[in-house]
Amino acid sequence: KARKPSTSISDFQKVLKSSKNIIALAGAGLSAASGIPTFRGTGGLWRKFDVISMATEDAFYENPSRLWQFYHYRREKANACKPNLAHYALAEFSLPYFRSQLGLAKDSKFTLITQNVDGLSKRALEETCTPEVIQSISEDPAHPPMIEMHGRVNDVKCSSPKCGHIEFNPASPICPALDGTEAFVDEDIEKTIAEDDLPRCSKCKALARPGVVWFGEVPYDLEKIDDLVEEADLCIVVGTSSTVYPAAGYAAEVQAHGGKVAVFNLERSAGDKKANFLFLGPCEETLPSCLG
Ligand code: BJW
Ligand code: ZN
Repeated sequence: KARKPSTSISDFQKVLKSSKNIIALAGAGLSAASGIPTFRGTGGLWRKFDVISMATEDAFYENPSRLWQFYHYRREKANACKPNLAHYALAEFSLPYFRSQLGLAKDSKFTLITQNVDGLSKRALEETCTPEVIQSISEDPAHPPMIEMHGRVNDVKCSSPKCGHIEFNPASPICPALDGTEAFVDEDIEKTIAEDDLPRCSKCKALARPGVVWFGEVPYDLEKIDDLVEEADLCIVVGTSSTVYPAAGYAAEVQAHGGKVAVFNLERSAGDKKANFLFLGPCEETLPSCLG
């Protein structure tokens, strides 16, 4: 019979210190304290639209003007927000010398697998160490410091399957027609932008789309993630409702081969009854105290 998850920080730290292959799986709750709205529950609306219903290819082709206004708003927000203490705790933990100071094995591995598209985890890492250190911890392709499995709001992808060109483009605004539309948040104002005036592919000039993963699309780096999940002896689940697959299945996979799971969430979330550890509360407080 399943036991209740432990809430003991010292027992968690014992497991942490004896773990060699650690993954963290993050969701929108990681960035909540930075001011980025989550998807489900309060904050799940943009203008009058349910944000989940906007995360599909159909919604994009039905109304690319509206979808681009939504993503322009999300880009402006992400780029104006700052990483919080939970991002920094994970960034420090991705440094081998930090882990060895905590008492983990010298050859311990850690990868943050984030579902977030806001780029805040990457910014936290860049603020935590030098480019040389990032390069050295990124050398082993099987154990990168982080994987952004649902893409990035600052990436732009060609919508033509023949081209598919992706590039990083954090320009604000990304095109003149979107300028200022981020201010229309609550009201029912809608600007209709012609397709020609929306972002276009820099290679083939076809309509471009945000470089994020919508429902029905295949997330990035799945093979690498599967290998990491398979070898993980500890999975730290942070700020995700655990309702979107394949990410929602990783914790159970880690437990199925004998690994441990620790859930950090403001509230109860799917599957957390089976976790070995459960730390309820804001992750910007609980993560630094458990990983520090
Ligand atoms: C705090 C906090 C604080 C707040 N501290 N906590 C039936 C069964 C199984 C699967 C499917 C099915 N039907 C369809 C599917 C597949 C589908 C799916 O899972 N659907 C479900 C809804 C059932 N999945 C897909 O389509 C995926 N692709 C796929 O499956 O490809 C096929 C394939 C896979 C594998 C192998 C082979 C083939 C793609 C999913 C793409 C999801 N895209 C989005 C949008 C990204 C772009 C954008 O941002 O606009 O990704 S949807 C949205 O949900 C976003 C998120 O990354 C994702 C997860 O949400 P998340 O992060 O968990 O956020 P919330 O809001 O749900 O939760 C926040 C949590 O934080 C809450 O728990 C709070 O309590 C907590 N919190 N503040 C700690 N301070
Ligand atoms: Zn193109």
